[in-house]
Amino acid sequence: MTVATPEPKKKVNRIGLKQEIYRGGKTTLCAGCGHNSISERIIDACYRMGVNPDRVIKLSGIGCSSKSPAYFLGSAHGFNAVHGRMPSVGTGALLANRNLVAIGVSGDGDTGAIGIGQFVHLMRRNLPLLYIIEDNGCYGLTKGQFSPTADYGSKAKTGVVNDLPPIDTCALAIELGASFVARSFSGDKKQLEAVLTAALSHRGTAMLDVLSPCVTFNDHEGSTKSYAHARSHKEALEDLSFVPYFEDIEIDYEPGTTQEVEMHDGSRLYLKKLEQDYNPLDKMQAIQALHETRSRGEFATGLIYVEPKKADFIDVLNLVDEPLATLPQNRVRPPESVLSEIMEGVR
Ligand SMILES: Cc1ncc(C[n+]2csc(CCOP(=O)(O)OP(=O)(O)O)c2C)c(N)n1
Ligand code: SF4
Ligand SMILES: [Mg+2]
Repeated sequence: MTVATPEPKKKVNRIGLKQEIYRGGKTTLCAGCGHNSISERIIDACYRMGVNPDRVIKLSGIGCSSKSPAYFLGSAHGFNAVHGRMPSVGTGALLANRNLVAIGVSGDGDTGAIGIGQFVHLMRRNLPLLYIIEDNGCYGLTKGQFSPTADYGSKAKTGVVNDLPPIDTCALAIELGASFVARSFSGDKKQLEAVLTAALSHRGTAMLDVLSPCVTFNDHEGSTKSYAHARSHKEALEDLSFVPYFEDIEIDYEPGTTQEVEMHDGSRLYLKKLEQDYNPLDKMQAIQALHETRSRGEFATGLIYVEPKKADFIDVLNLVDEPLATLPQNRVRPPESVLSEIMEGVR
């Protein structure tokens, strides 16, 4: 007699969803493209945090990176904006519906070149949005031209040497007022997932620059955005662990070696200090660390700067609690008498 073994129960997260719900369409990007690993980590982070995909809006501009929202959270809302214009679309969406969870994916070209003006104003407004730059130092979609994050002296596949200095999007974001700024590498699974989960619990703009090699146009010797270069030149500022508010985990640590940062929702970040005594709550130290590592030809990774309790754009505008999009007409439209009064006043 054969006894049927029961099907193993599929695991679900805290809102009862299986991990596959967080997947999207099959990727059309090149095999080995760093952007695909980032999509995987977004899926893991949203699953762990129990983000409801129905409440998510995925936003992007134009580029291989900007195509990637199609490959995660298939049931979420999505808006693929014009090149470099994702921030204004995101601002409109969040002001219309403050209950949305906004995840924006951009590229180093989409952000640093055509979209730099919109990026600047997004950072200073502290809109509650997770903004990910999938940074490969080139315009992958249009065949690998240097982008504004390409390092000085970096060599293109054609042999051309970049003779312009790069824009450091993290330093720029900190200077402009972003309240959560991190840098990671698509090949560093543990760090990237920790940073993404922390970013999802942050209220305000979380800006993540993720080094994401383009295997087709920028993964050769002489490139400073290749897998080999990233692996040998990344310098973690701290060893990061994230404990969401709904997980009852106690972390044991030696006093003086680990810093605890509490997020606005009660989640906790544990930052185990590595060789230097780094404090991501200190803006000046953050900018200095970016400059110092860059001058050594390295790039700092981890949580670079955080200001967990800064007022976000929704607070600053003092918006009503209910999303504007679902308020009834009589609450969004001034009555005839008020309009007449205004007209009287301008006669
Ligand atoms: C208004 C406009 N200008 C130029 C282009 C051409 N274009 C498409 S993608 C792209 C750059 C993409 O680079 P990046 O944002 O770094 O994305 P990647 O493909 O590297 O992921 C450019 C210049 C365009 N689509 N629209
Ligand atoms: S061209 Fe480069 S950036 Fe675009 S999908 Fe291929 S590897 Fe990725
Ligand atoms: Mg790019």
